Order: sequence, then structure tokens, then C-alpha cells
Amino acid sequence: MKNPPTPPQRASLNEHLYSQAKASDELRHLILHIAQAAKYIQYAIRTTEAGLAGSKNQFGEEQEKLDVLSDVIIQQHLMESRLVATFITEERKESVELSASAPFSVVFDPLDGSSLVDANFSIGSIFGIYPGSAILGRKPKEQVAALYVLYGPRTILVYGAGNGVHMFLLNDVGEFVLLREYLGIGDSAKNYSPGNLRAVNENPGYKKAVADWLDRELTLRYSGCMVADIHHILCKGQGIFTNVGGSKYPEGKLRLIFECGPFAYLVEQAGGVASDGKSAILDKTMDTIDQRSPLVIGSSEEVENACAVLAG
Ligand code: AHM
Ligand code: MG
Repeated sequence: MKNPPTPPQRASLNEHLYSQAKASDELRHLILHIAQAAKYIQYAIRTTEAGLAGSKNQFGEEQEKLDVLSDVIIQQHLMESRLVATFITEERKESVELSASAPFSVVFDPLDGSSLVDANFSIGSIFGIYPGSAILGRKPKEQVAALYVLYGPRTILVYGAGNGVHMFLLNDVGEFVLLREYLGIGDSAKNYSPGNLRAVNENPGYKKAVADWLDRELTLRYSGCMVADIHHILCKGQGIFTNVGGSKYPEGKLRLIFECGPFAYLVEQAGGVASDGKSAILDKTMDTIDQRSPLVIGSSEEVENACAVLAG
């Protein structure tokens, strides 16, 4: 072509998946369907009254109206994609089989941190994508992509599909446009984000780790939504986030399938590390839907140091 049209200044998510991630058409379409669901969720967050739905999820936790609504929105978009064999959502006890011959399976936490919504704190959705129709018995390292959407002052989508981790902003016309690509996490941390902090009373290793961060005057950054807290690490290029066990949650509060697995994939793609204190999260077998796992994630030197302190 003699005078080719100038491409838009900022790549769209579609363009980025195509030209940078070189994702297969099927994976690209699936991620775009998920991104579409996220647009409806951010609209629902802005327009739905906050409050309890009057029901409980598989963990016996009260469901917010927005948890239920987000779960339905995502399920509808996964079905519509015709690309999903099986999905598992944090809001249900069993996995759901859609079409055995479809290429992917999806795990998701529809609205992480939803109890913060009435306080207008940031909340998020988390997704992990596996090839094939099985999820249980597999390991998070088998993910072909993972992504999260952060609903804060701005709506941000971050994805990884085997070629770095990239950040997009939802603009006013409803398009996710590239904000930053190839996010990186440095080896040392200036910020710490200690989840399930109530565990320090029963977990002396955790007490020591927190004392160590206080002694070294690291800066506390903790919002109570892991999507926002780990996004902070990816955005600032350093930090550590922990959620380890005590008596109320012996294995920590977070679920291996929906929360630890997708974030381990993204953080390791960005040059960080994700451990349960002893082994890599990416190497842990997902045996049950409700499996919890301790999580120590972020800058490699700080994660290594914290794991040593936690082990006593
Ligand atoms: P949720 O999926 O029910 O919202 O719970 C997970 C959330 C994480 O986002 C967050 O890191 C953690 O619970 C906060 O727990 P705590 O306040 O006990 O540290
Ligand atoms: Mg959650």
C-alpha cells in the first residue's frame, strides 16, 4: 500500500494479543470475551447498590450482591465464547463442564475483595486459563495465560500469555488500551503487604518476618484486596505480599486455584517469585477446589528472606 493508514497511538488489547503476545486466535478471543465481561462488571460496580445477597459461597462466606452478579456476567461470557470446556469459580462448589471439545478451561475469582466495595476501595477479578478440559490434578505452571482486572479509580487489565506482563487502561469509549508493557519486578523490596496479619499471634515465624520489615523500615502498602496489593508490586516494580497461616486459616486465607495460581504465573513472568514458604506455587498440584495455600510473593530476594524467617 502506498500510504498505509497510521495505526492508533496506543495498541488495543486485541492488537497487543495479536502482535506482541502472538496468542493463538482462540486464546485471543477468549481473553477478549473475559475483557468484555470485565466492562460489564465495572459498570455493575458503579451502578449496583452494595449489600449482601443473602446467600453463601462454597466457603460459607456471605456473598455480596456484586459477587453473585459478577459471577453470572463472567459465566455468560465464557459460555458465549464457545472456547471453554470447564470452568471453576470461587463462588461454586463444583466445576462446570460446558463443552468437552473446547480448547480451554478457566478458573476465576469473580470479585476479589468484594467486602470492600461499600467503602469504595479497589476490588478486582482474577482469571487463570489452562489448555484442555481438566483443572484438578494439574499445576498452576500449566496455565497458558492469566489476567486480572482492577476496578479502582481507573479500570486496569493486566495479562500475561507467555510473553511478559502487560497493562491496559479502560478508556471512555470502552476499549482497553495499552498503558505499559513488559512489567518487571526487581529483586529487592521497599514495600510490604502482610495479609492475614491476625496470624502473627500463633505463627512466630510470621511475627519475626513482620518485625524484620518494621526494623528495616519497609513501607506498608496493604489495602485488603490482593488484586490491588499485588498490582501495586507489579506497578512499582518491587514489593512483597504475604498471606500465611495461623489458627483461623492454617494454610492462609487464599485459594490455590483462583488466587495464588494466576498471580504466581503473572509475577514469575514479570521476574518475581511466588512460594508457599517451601515450594514454588507454580509446582503445587491443585487437588481440590477449596484448597488454600500460604503465599509469599514478589521481589525475589525479599521472598527468599521471608521464607527463611518464616521457617524459623
Ligand atoms: P475474598 O476472595 O473473599 O474477597 O478474600 C480474599 C481477600 C484478598 O483479596 C485479601 O488479600 C484477603 O482476603 C484479605 O484478608 P485479610 O484482611 O484477612 O488479610
Ligand atoms: Mg478472592
